Order: sequence, then C-alpha cells, then structure tokens
Amino acid sequence: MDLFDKTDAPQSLKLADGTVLLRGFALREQTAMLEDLHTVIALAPFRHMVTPGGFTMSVAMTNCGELGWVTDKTGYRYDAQDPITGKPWPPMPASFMALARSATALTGYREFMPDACLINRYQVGARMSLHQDKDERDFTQPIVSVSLGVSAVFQLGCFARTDKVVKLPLDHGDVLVWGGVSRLRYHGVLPLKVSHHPAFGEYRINLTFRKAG
Ligand code: MD3
Ligand code: FE
Repeated sequence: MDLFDKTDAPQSLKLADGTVLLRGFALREQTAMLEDLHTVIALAPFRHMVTPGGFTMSVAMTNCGELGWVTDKTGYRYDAQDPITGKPWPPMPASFMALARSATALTGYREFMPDACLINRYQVGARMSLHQDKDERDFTQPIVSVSLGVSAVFQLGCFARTDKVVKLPLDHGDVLVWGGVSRLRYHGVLPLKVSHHPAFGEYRINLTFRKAG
C-alpha cells in the first residue's frame, strides 16, 4: 500500500502497481451520468446473460459504445450488436467518455479512447466470482471502473485464481484505473448486501470502460 497523494484532487491512492483508486472521482458527474444511464438502458435494457457453462449470471448487464461484452452458451466475446435488439449498442454518452478520459489522464494514460462500456447492475445477493478480464485485444490498455449506488466489497487477487485476495469496499463515486501488470489480476465482487441509495435505490451500478477492439 502506498500513501495518499494529496496533490491530486480528489484523493488518489495507489493500490498496486498500475492501479489507482480515485475515491469520489465520479461524484461531480453523477447527475449527468445517471441521466445518460437511463437513456442507454431505454435502448439496451439490462439482461441476465448465460455463461458458456450454462449458468445465468446474478449480475444484470448491458453495454454502450462501439462494442459490447456478451456471453452465451457459445462463449464470451465483444460484439457490435446487442443480441436482444439486433441493433448496434447505444453510443457512449459524452458524460461517460469525459469521466473515463479525465480519470486516465490523471493517472498517466493520456490517449485512452474506450470503445466499450460494460454496465453491471447488482441487486441484493448478486455477485461476481473471481475472474480475469481477457477478452480485450490489447492488455497494455487500462480499464477504468466506476462504482455508483449501493456499496459493495471488491476482491483483488493476484495472477492465479487461488492466490490470496484483498478485500476493499467500493462506494458511490469511486473510480479505479487498472493498468500495467494489475490489468490481468483476478478480481471479483462479494454478494451485495441489502442497502439503499437515494438515487440508485437497492442497486449497485458498475461501469467499466475498455479499449476492446
Ligand atoms: C481488476 N466488474 O465487469 S470493477 C467486470 O464491480 C468486473 O462490477 C466488477 O470485474 C464490478 O469485469 C469489478 C473493478 C475492476 C474492473 C476491471 C479489472 C477490476 C479489475 C480488470 C483488471 C483487474
Ligand atoms: Fe472484471
């Protein structure tokens, strides 16, 4: 663990090599982002996708941007079309892009241009088991994650599924930039506890910005 860097506003904490936590960084944009989220989900509704192993995910998902992450019985992939509507994913809202780019600029990635934003919605009990994000083409590109609504406990492992994990609460407005060697670390989210957020109700929303193609 490194020290808090008081020179950045707001608080930034280096969690691991290549990983910076910006506590509350999305708070400024939250109103615009919530409005834009509603626009996206009106065009591409949340759905519970099925894993290649045949399990329905407890997390509901959708996407915006040129590419969207999808899973079904045939496997995981990025696709330009929403399999439910058969249409392109909704465009990435300007408020989303601005947030992803300011977070990466602040942490030293100057040319980050995400083409995919995966939107996860957790309800009570929803979880994400330990996994690596490996469906993107270029692992030198960072991933930016934004937590909104109800808090969750995030688990950060290392490079093998069985490595010890560190637990970290992620709260409304927190932004994480995952780059360098941390890009391929195992990570997951523990089952969401019953709670309520004034703007997001009983849900936690997580946005992850990726350069997938
Ligand atoms: C560490 N989402 O969508 S965000 C995912 O909270 C995903 O919904 C979680 O894992 C969520 O793939 C975690 C934090 C995160 C995102 C990407 C990472 C951590 C990461 C990529 C590499 C290492
Ligand atoms: Fe992930």
